[in-house]
Amino acid sequence: KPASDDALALEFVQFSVESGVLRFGEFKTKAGRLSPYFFNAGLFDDGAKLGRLAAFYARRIQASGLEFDMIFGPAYKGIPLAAAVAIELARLGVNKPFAYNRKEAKDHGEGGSLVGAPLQGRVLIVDDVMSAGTAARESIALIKAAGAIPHAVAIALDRQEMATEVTPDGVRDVPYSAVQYVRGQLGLQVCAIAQLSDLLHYLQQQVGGEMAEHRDRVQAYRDRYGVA
Ligand code: OMP
Repeated sequence: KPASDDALALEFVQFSVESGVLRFGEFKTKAGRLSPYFFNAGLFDDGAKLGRLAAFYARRIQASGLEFDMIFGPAYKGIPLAAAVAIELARLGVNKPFAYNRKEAKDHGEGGSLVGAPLQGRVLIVDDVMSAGTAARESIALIKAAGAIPHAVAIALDRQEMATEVTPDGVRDVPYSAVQYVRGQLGLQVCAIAQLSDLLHYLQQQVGGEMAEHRDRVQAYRDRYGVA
């Protein structure tokens, strides 16, 4: 990644820490891992923060040169994210159709589980975090089932940790990340505003014992679950 991209990533990590979205402590992830940090995008919880977040996504999407026909926000957390990103991109002159799903299909009224523009063409999925890849797999299946093309994923944070795989004996870790899998095996483009290595870089730049402790714990987590 060029240095200018790193600057955007570092600025984003700082914004996330200052907003209380990126926290340090002990958290259990969806994949059942005990993590020393957690990124809760739901805490971008006022208009100014959501607007700034959307601007980070839009800058990263535009810098990556992604081409796509529409935007999809997976329920629940992806819905406001994708909506905010669609608004910001339109403001920058890139106006794209936007859709999202319901978690429970509606059995009355307009029916179905999709809301917004018809799902068609090359779809850009906007989501919060990719850890083990479960959420991404669900979105991709949904887009394919609707006859559209899962083309790219934009996320705020790539945790750069081992993906999981469901086998007859249960769930096991695999030696590549969800982002690497989605890129390499599924052929989608993935852009992340920041990744775990940017968080470590940020923590290394901070002074003070507390931050050094966070850095050591995050590094230990990366040694245990991280990928190259
Ligand atoms: P995967 O589906 O395993 O890739 O995990 C991604 C999801 O985990 C996100 O959409 C969140 O629901 C949740 N998550 C976070 O929001 N922030 C984190 O720092 C870590 C997770 C997580 O559980 O792994």
